[in-house]
Amino acid sequence: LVASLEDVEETYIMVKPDGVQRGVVGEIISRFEKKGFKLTGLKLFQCPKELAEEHYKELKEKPFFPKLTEYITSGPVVCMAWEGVGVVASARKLIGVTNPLQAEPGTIRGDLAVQTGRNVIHGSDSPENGKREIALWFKEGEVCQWTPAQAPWLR
Ligand code: RTP
Ligand code: MG
Repeated sequence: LVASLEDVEETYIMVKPDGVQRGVVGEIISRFEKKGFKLTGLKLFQCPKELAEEHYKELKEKPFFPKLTEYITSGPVVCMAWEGVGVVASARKLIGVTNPLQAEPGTIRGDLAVQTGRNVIHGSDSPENGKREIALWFKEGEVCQWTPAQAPWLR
């Protein structure tokens, strides 16, 4: 059974500052590429405080909110938009649960991180938030819609 166009979703994925500092950007991108999702946006970016606060606004009342926005703005992040069938939930599986000590080996957090407050990567938690976050982090024209080549070397 082949999925139809309506099943195509988009998600916002971000390598957090610790992931950039530790040199795991390539490894993370590679996992999404190998899974079969399509990269539609990519940039290295120093996030201003206001944007970090807007991105995590649902967590504004949490005691860890100030530390969280401090963490996200502590150095450059890698912003990505990925597209594909079921990409939102699948990305969350590839990422693993919030606490890296509880994340399964084989997941990004399970393999690459130890602390909840330094868990290397973000992924949108719903298709709605995927759209919201891509619009928040990328300017008009920074996200590219493209069609993979149909294996022209076989023609
Ligand atoms: P994210 O949004 O970054 O993908 O992470 P998530 O969905 O797995 O977790 P969420 O509940 O949305 O929390 C956002 C980020 O806040 C930090 N956090 N610290 N108890 C704590 O100290 C605590 N809880 C959450 C983590 O960096 C988490 O990824
Ligand atoms: Mg979240």
